[in-house]
This record gives sequence, structure tokens and C-alpha cells, in this order.
Amino acid sequence: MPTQARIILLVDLDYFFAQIEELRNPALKGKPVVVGMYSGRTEESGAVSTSNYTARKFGVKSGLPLFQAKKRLEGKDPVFLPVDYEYYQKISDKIMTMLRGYADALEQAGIDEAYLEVTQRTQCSYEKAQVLVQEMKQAVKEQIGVTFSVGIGPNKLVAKIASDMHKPDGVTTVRPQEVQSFLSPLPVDSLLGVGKKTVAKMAEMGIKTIADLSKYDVQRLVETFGRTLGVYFHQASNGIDNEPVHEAGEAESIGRMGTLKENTRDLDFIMQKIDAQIDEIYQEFTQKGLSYRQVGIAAVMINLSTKSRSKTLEKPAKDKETIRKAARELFEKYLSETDMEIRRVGVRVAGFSKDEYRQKQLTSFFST
Ligand code: TTP
Ligand code: MG
Repeated sequence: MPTQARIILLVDLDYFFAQIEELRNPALKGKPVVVGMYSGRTEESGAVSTSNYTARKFGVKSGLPLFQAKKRLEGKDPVFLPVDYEYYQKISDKIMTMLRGYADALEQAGIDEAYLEVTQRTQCSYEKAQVLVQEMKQAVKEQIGVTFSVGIGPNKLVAKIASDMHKPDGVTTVRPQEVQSFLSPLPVDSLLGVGKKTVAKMAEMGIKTIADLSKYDVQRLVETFGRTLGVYFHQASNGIDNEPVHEAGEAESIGRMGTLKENTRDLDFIMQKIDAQIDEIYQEFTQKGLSYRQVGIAAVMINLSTKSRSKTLEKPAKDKETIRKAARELFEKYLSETDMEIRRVGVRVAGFSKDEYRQKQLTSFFST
């Protein structure tokens, strides 16, 4: 079955826990910052969760025992902090909500990473995807103060590997015709699901790089690793990955966000923009066969603060007019509560239901 061309982004926040600590306390910037998980056995025991790039220059990375990190940073004016997971989660939620406004679909893959399907909104143009990524980076930098790195590619596998190439604050684009030369020289453990044991086994078979793996007889891979993994290794090393970007969980939504031609408090003017966004959203959830139960709006004010409001419907709906009515109501109410002009507006629907059974695909076994 021929699959349609897609553009997928993988967004991975830079040195996430440490970056959030710098955001909370800008005085930390420029110093080596280490966020550690203290095991509590002794004052010193535990491991590094992450560190900023200043600390990484001295070899201090995730997983290093804290006492070694202390040694390596002696005399370098380092700052050691305990993990404050709840706080990072709050910031992560805010960022994910923003990113959602830039995607046809978003799948969160961890506290600091997400896959974004952007095929429709970029009309499958890599140039447009690059512009979109710059807009997204600028908005998150301005509104939250955080940087991230992005991989742009034809599927999740390539986007994920690409996102790691230029960190921090980098963007790496791999077009379909570049996939092979991009993957070829990489070691096999760049592929999801290839751990230490598999690396050793493949080394015995003379397979070191992804190019080696891609040329290896698939039948022999199946004999060695079993059908599922053998076929997966063959396809992945050839850059083939048809795994969709799954919207999942409560946060699932389809939305659009855009800048108004001029700052305004005029409801009709706002609704013109919203109507166009609803047209796009409608097309998307109709194609996916979804009904929605919630309608939400967002407004970025002239001082760049973001406000959102949402409404749950009495029963699921599938039409455009219901979104329009709810969005209008929400904006009307919101305008009555503020005096400020609005700069950007957005609308989204969420609370989806659908009957279609979603087959669990191979790579989801690895991304637990
Ligand atoms: P990563 O994205 O792997 O790392 P990072 O964001 O700190 O750095 P990079 O710039 O390379 O993306 O992981 C995200 C967060 O997960 C990280 O900030 C802290 C946490 N984490 C751990 O607690 N332990 C670990 O071993 C790793 C790898 C990450
Ligand atoms: Mg990260």
C-alpha cells in the first residue's frame, strides 16, 4: 500500500530540567548547573538527572553519580539542585499546549519531547515546515523563555534522530531524498529498540552502521531476531516508518492559532479569523472521523500574556456551527472581562470520540 508523503517534527526541549531552573533563577546562567536525583542514602549519593551545557563541557551528563559530578566541577562555581518534577511538569504542560497550536496532530513522547504532524498545514513543503519551526521557536522563547531542538523529516524515526544532531537550539532537516545518506553512517544504536545486547549481537554479525544493517539479508535478520524485530530492523535501517502521530490522552485536541491583522477588541473582526481556523480544524477532524465534546479559545494579549477558555458541550458534535457558536460566546465573555487589546487568537476542539480501532504499531512498544 503506498503511503502518503508526510512531514513530522520531533521537538526536544534543551537540557530541560536545568533550563527550567535557569528560567526560575536567571542568576544561575553561565554557571555549571546540575539537577540531581538524590537517593537519600548519604548526602552525596544519587545521580545526575541532567545538566546545562556549561556543566556538560566538563563531562557532567545524565546518569553520572553525583559525587563524580562534584569532583569534575570542583572550583568551577557549580550549582547542584534537587529535581522539582512538579514544577517542570507545569512548564512542560504550558509548552505542549502552545506546540499543539502549530500541529495537525501532536503526540507527547516524554516530559520534554513531542512529535508534531505538520503535513497539512505546510502542504507537505519542507520550506514551510522550516518557517513554521522558526515561528514556534520564537513564540515559545518569547512567551515561556525556553529553547528546544527540532528534527524535521518524512517520518517519526528520521525526525527523532535528526533532532539530536544540532543541540541546543538547533533545527535539522532531512528530506526524503536525503534519508539514506543521513542514516547510513550512524551506529545501529541510533535506532529505537537497539540496546547493548543487540549492538553486541549485530557486531558479531558484522553489522556496525545503519548502512550495514540496511544491506543485511532480511531473512537472516528474521532468523536471528524473530519476525517482528527482524522486519523492524530492516525497515528502520532503510528509513521506513509508517507509524502515525497519535493524539493521546486528555490533552488530545486539534487547534489553530494565528496573528490578527491588527490588534483589536472587535468581536466580528476576531470571528473572521476564527472562522478561517474553524474551516481548517473541521477538515482535519472530519478526515479523522472524530466527534468533539469541548471547544476552547485562546487569546494572546498585546502584553503577550496568553488566556484560554473552554466549554464542554452537553453531547458530542461533529459540525462547524457548534464550534463557531461556542467560540463566539467564549470570546464575547472574555472580552467583557478585560480592557486589553488582543494580538493573536486561536480555537481548538477536544474531547474526541471515535469508533475506529487503532492498531498498536511496532515502535510504540519501545516508547514506553
Ligand atoms: P533529555 O531530553 O534526554 O535530556 P535534556 O533535555 O536534559 O538535554 P538535551 O538538551 O540533550 O535534550 O531528557 C529530558 C529530561 O529528562 C532531562 O532534562 C532530565 C530527565 N532525565 C533524567 O532524569 N534522567 C536521565 O537519565 C535522562 C536522560 C533524562
Ligand atoms: Mg531534551
